[in-house]
Amino acid sequence: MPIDSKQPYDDGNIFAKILKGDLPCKKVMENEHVLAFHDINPLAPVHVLVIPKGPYVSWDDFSETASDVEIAALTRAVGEVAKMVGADAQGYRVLSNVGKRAGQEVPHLHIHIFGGQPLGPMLA
Ligand code: D5M
Repeated sequence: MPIDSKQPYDDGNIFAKILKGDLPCKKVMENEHVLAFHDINPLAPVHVLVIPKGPYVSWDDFSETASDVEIAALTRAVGEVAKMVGADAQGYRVLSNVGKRAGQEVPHLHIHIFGGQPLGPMLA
């Protein structure tokens, strides 16, 4: 069920549980500010999610209220993870769904990295 990106942060969401260690994930990398793990329902041969450790619902509140350090860490992690999983060699897509109309399902900011195949038109 898509979520409203303006809702308050709910620390019972599934990615908050992964961050707390209450649920497992297939980890790709982790540092002080960021966790990256494989998507449970991959839509491409490479499908990794990169999330900030802070309590942000979506790109909306993250871009407005996160510190410059958190923003830099997430941005750098996306490039780093793309290289770690080999997606950089042939091109990859970076995407974040924000809110109901974009189909955001999990109310904790996540950046999708897709790769490993030709990715087709932008909104397909
Ligand atoms: O994408 C939410 C994404 O989160 C979707 O591609 C499935 C993925 N997901 C959901 N639960 C898990 C767990 N437990 N591990 C890994 N990946 C998960 P959205 O942009 O919100 O539509």
